Amino acid sequence: MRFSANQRLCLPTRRDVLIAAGLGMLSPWLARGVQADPLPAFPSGFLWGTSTSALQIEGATTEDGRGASIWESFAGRPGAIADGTTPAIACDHYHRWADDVALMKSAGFGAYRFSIAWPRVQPTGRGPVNSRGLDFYDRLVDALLEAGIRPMPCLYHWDLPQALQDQGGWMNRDMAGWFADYAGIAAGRLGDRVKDWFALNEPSVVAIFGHGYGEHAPGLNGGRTAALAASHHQNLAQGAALRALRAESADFRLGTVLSLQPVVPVSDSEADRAATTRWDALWNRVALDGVMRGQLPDVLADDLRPWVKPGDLELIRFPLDRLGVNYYSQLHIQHQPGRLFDAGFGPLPPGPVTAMGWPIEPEGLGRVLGELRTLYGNPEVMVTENGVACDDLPGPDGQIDDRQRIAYLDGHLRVVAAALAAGSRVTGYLAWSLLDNWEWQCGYARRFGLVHVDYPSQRRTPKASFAWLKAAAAGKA
Ligand code: IFM
Repeated sequence: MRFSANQRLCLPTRRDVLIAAGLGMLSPWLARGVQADPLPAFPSGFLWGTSTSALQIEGATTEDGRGASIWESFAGRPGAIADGTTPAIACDHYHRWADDVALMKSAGFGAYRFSIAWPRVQPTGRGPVNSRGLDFYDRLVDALLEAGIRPMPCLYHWDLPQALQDQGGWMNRDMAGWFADYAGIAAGRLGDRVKDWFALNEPSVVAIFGHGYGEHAPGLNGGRTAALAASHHQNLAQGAALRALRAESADFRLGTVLSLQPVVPVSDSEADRAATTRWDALWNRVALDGVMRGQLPDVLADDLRPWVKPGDLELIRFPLDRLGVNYYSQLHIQHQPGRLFDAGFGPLPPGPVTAMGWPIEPEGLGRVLGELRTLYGNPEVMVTENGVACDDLPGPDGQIDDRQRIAYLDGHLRVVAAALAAGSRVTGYLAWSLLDNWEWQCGYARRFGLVHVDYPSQRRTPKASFAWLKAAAAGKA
């Protein structure tokens, strides 16, 4: 039987069907757990830790003057979120942050990437600053530093203030200036202690799923025009914000976070290969070539022309101190007339998949790191997200033996080690995610955490993978 692969949506996957058919366990690959030989040694100073994002964990969406974000509006649309939930409470991190920092400290992690919620800082996205919102990040940053953990905030992880969406959101070029203002406000308040900053998280996902397909907030089903406008305006906003941050301090280490997933055609046909080139341009290159080279992919040039003004490419190009790379899987692309750029996710090759239906392909991370090393001048890179959704049910003893997650992390870390041996400048690895959390259009139905969250009680239970990453960070895995 063939299943149409739905690599990014929260629809039943090949694996769900197997489970429904009583076939249970994911695959022998996942069941086998960690490899017998120890992980290779990582350089001293290599940063270990986890990542989260504000909307996915904080909750308290109406507290202390926070404005509404597009995701609350989107979650209110019938059918938009698979389990019908909202991020209103999530992991209640807004109140439990001290416990969560203590968890990270107990693992000896040296870094933490979180995101700052723009609607907490500027409830209407521009204009008045809500200092109570900034107070929260003040407390968090102080606690992290006290625990010996480097705070690495990201300024935008998808929770756009609804008030800005009402003015066009990422379809509006003025977003660049508004985002730069917000970046300056955040850095002005936290920059005496926070030295590592990321501008955006995964702009291509925002463009494609939020604006092209309407499967993420703001739910625009605007096809290629909207996807490319959103891409270009995010690129501009990123350039403007990075410059605003640089103006705050020459000492900041500045970066941005891209979802870089190698794109592979499902067949050798010319149509599938051409679709793959277009998808690669849209998913990877428009952001990567923009910031690294000040160039936009030729294959998108005609479509981008209406949005690109003189001087834009100079603003978009920025000498990053480090590039954040989020990697989950390769994208298997097929010519699909009528889909965005006549391309879409095709059938997956045989092999293990995660609870998201994503194939498990650590080698894809090697391809990304290899390309950055050989084609993009070997920038400093941090793996800012990598992880897996599994069905993590507590056993009779209450513990969660998520050896499939350990196998996933182990496999990808070996690829990072190989890239380092080949000369890549990878300086850290942050697993996605510290906690189970609100997985966007999937709601609470997918669990990525190294720490299990029992949502009704908000009890945190570290999974076996948490102890494993702690051991890896200590050079003992
Ligand atoms: O949960 C998301 C995160 O917000 C962005 N990167 C991918 C993760 C898993 O889907």
